[in-house]
Amino acid sequence: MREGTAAVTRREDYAPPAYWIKTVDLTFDLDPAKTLVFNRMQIERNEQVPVQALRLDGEDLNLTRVLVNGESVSFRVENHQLVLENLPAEPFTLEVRTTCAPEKNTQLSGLYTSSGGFFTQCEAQGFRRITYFLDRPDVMAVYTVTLKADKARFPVLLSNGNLIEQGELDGGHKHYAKWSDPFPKPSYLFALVAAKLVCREQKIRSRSGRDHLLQVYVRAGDLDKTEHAMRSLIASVAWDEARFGLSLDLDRFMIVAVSDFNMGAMENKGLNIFNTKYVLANPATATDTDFFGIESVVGHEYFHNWTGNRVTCRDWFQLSLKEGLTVFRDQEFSQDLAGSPSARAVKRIDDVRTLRQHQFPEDAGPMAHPVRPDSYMAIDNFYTATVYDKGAEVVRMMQTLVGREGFARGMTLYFERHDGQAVTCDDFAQAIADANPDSALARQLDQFKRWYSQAGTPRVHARGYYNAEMRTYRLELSQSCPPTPGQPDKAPFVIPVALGLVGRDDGRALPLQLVGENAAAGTERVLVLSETTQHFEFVGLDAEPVPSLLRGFSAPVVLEDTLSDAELLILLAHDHDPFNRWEAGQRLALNRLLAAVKGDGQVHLDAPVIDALRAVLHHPTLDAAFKELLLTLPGESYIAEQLEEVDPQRIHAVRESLRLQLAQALHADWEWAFDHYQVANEGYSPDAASAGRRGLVNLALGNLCLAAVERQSPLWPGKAYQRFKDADNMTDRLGALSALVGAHSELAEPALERFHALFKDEALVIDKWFALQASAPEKDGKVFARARQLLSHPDFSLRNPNRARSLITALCFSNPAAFHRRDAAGYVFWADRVLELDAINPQLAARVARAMDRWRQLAEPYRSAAREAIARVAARAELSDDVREIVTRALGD
Ligand code: B3K
Ligand code: ZN
Repeated sequence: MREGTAAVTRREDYAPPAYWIKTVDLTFDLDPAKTLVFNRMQIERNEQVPVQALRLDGEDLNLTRVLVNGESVSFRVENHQLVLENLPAEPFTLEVRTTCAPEKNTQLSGLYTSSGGFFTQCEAQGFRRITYFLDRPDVMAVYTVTLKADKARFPVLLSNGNLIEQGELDGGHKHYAKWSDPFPKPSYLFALVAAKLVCREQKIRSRSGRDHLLQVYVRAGDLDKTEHAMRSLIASVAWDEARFGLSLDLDRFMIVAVSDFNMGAMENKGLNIFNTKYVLANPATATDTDFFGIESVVGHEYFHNWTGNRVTCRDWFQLSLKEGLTVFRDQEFSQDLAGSPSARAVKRIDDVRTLRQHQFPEDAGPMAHPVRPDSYMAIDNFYTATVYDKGAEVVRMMQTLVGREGFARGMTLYFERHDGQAVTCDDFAQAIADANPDSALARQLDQFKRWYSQAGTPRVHARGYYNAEMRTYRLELSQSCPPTPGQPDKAPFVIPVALGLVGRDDGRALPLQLVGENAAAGTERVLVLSETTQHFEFVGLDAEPVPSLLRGFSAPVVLEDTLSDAELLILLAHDHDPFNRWEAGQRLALNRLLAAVKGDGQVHLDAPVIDALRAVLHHPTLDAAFKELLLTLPGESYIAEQLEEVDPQRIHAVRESLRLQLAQALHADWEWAFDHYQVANEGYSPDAASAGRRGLVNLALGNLCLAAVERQSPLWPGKAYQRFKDADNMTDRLGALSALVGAHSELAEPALERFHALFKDEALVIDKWFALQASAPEKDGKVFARARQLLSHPDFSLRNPNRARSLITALCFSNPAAFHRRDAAGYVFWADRVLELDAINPQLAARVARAMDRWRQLAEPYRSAAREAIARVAARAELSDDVREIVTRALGD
C-alpha cells in the first residue's frame, strides 16, 4: 500500500539485468507468525551491461543479515530494494536472511497461510515478498529448497522438482524435506506448500516411454472429489504429446488445492497450485460447468509447462507470449476432447461468448490496451481478457493463416530456437512465420503483428453485389478500428475472413471460385483482408447467394454486414458452419431487442423467428448443447455493448419481456424438450453429450417455470421443487433451483433454505448459493436488497476470494439491472466494497473496481452517480497501486 501516484513501468524502458543469479539455495523455517528465510545465491555479473550496483527486490520483509562470500558487507535498503555496491568482479555468493509473517499476508501474494497450511503465489511479483531477489522473469536460476516445519501440523512438505532428502528434526517434533528442481526457472515459478494434506496419485507411462508420478493433494475430506482432476491431468499429458510432440519433462507432477487463492490456478514448475474450485468435483457438489472448468484449467496449467516454463517471458509486457498461447492450447485441448464437429462448435461458441462479454468491453473502455501492453502501474492489473483471450485469438489467426500442420511446425521451431530462454512475442510470431515461409503470415508478418501493438476491436464492413448477367458475386470488405486511450489512429490489420456462400433457395453450400481461378476451391475458404478496403469476386453463381462470413469467428472483430432478417433465417436454417448458425439466431434476437430498447420499449417475438427457433429445438441431428446456446438470448451486457447510450433498466425490461415471450410461445416445445432430453438414470457422467442434455432440460425447466408463474400455475414450479429435492447431481439440483429463483416463484425461498442446510459444509457449493441469489434477475429491487443483506450472513467473508466474488462479482458484473439503480445504491455498495477489500487484498479489490469500466456509456442519472462513486474511491489517500491504476484510468486523468 502506498500513498500518492505510483510509478509507471514502460515496455520501451526494458534493460537486461546487471547480474545473473545462477543458483538459489533456500531454507525455510516455517512458522505462521514468523518464518525465517535463508537465501544463498550464486551470482555473477552480466558482462553485456556496464558495471553497476546490484538491486534486489523485496517487499514486507525484515532483513536480518547480508553476507557476500561469507563476509558482512555494507548495504542499503531503498524503494523496496536491497542495494549492494562494490561487488566482486568474479562470481560470488550472496546470503540474505529475512523473516516474514505468512499469517498476516491477506494479499495472498508471496508466502501465506490458508486453513492452517502454508502456500505460495509468486506470479507476477510475489517472490520478492518471500526473499530479496532479482524478481523478474528473465533471471532464471536453479533452485534447491529445504523446508523445515512442525511435523504434526505440517506433515506434507512440497516444493518444485524432485524430493532429494527428508528426515526428522528436534527429536521428531519437526521434520524437513529438501527439493531440487533441475530446470532453471524465473522466480515467479517458485512454489512451496506445507500443510496437512492427502493425495490421490497415479503412475503413468508417456508415449516416449518415460514413467511419471502424478499427484493431486487436497484436504482430508476431499479425496472423493479428485478423480476428475486426475483424469484431466492424464488427458492433458497425452494430448500435448499427441498434438504437439511435447512430453512431460519431470518424474513427478503435483497439483495442490487451496481454498484461499486470488485466481484460478498457477503453473509453478512441477507443483501447480490450484484454487479448490478448479480441482474439487463430484456429481453431488459440482455442475457440468465446473467439470468442464476443471478440465480446461488443469490442461491450461499443465500446458504452461512448455509454453511459459520451458520458454518463458523476457518481461511482463510479453505476458501474452505464454498466456495467449496457453489459452489457445487449452481451448484446442477441450475441443479435441469434445470430439464431434458440433461439440467442437459448442466449445468455440462458449469461448467467443466469453471474449465478447469480457474482452470487447475492455477494448472499448478506459482499460483498453494492446495484447502486448506498453505500460503499467500494477502488473497484476494486466492479467486481462485482452492478454489472455484476445491473445489466444491472435495465436488462432496465425494457425488459420498457416494451417494446422504449419502451426505445429512453427511450434517445433519455436522450441528448437528458444527452449530454456526468456523471449518476446516477436520471437514466437517469427518462429511460426519462418516455419511457413510461403504463407500469408510470413508475407505480411510485420503488419500481422499490429495485433500485438494496436488496441481496440476492429470493425469489418461487408457488402455483396450480385450480377445476374455475369453470374458473379462481388464481396467488398473494409476495415476500421475505433480509437483507444493513447492510440487515436490505427493502421489496417491482417484479418483472416473464413467464408462460405449459401444457396438462397436450397441452403446449399456453393462452390467458391474467385475470378481468374481455373476451378472452385471447395465450399469454404479464408480470405485475407489486409488493406482498408478490398474486393473479392466469385464466379459461376446462378443466383444471389447469402454470404456466411467470419465462419468459426475467424478473427476477433465486429462484423458489420447488411444481412436482412430473411437472410439470417436462411443461415439459421442451413449454414454448414455451426458457429454462424448460432450467430444468425443471436442476431435475430438482438435485432428485436435493440429495436425495442431504442424504440418504444415494446419487443415482439414474431412468427418467423418463433418457427425458426422451434425448428432448431426439434432438429433431429443438432446437439442438445448447441440448441441450448442457440435458444439462450444474448446477455444484458452484450446488448449494452451494441448501444451508444445505455439504460440498464430498460435493457433488462426488454430482455425479460422477450424471455417471457420465448417461454410462452414455445411452451409445448419446452415441455417436449424437458421430457425428450432427460438423461437416463444410469449414474452421472460429465461427458459433453449428457451435459448438453442436462443443460437443455434446465433451460426448458426455467422457461416452463417462468411461463407458469406468469399465469399463476403451480404445476411447473411444483415439478421444479420436486426435481430440486430428488436430484442426484448438482447440475440438475442447481438447474431446478435457478428455475425457481429466475421465475421468482414462491418456492424459491424454501428451496434456497433447504439448499443451504444441505450444503453448509461445502464451501464451493455455498459460493454457488451466494452467487445464485446475487445474479438472479432483478425485480422491484429485491435482488439488490437481498445481496446487501447477504453481506452480513455468517458465511460471508471478504477474506476468501471465492466467497467475496460469489457475492460481489455476481452482483456488480453479472447483474446489471440489480447493480445500476436510479438511487445509486449499487454504486455505493461497489465503492464501499472496493475500499474495504483494498485494505485486505489489493489484487482482488482492483478486479472488483473494474465493474465501473463502462460508466461513460451509461445514460443519466446512472452516469453522474457512477462518476461520483469512482471519484470517492480515487479520493482515498491510502490506495493500493492496483486500485489507483483502475480508478485513475476510469476517470481518464
Ligand atoms: N499464470 C497464472 C496467473 C497469475 C496471475 C498473477 N496475478 C495463472 C495462469 O494463467 O495460468
Ligand atoms: Zn496461464
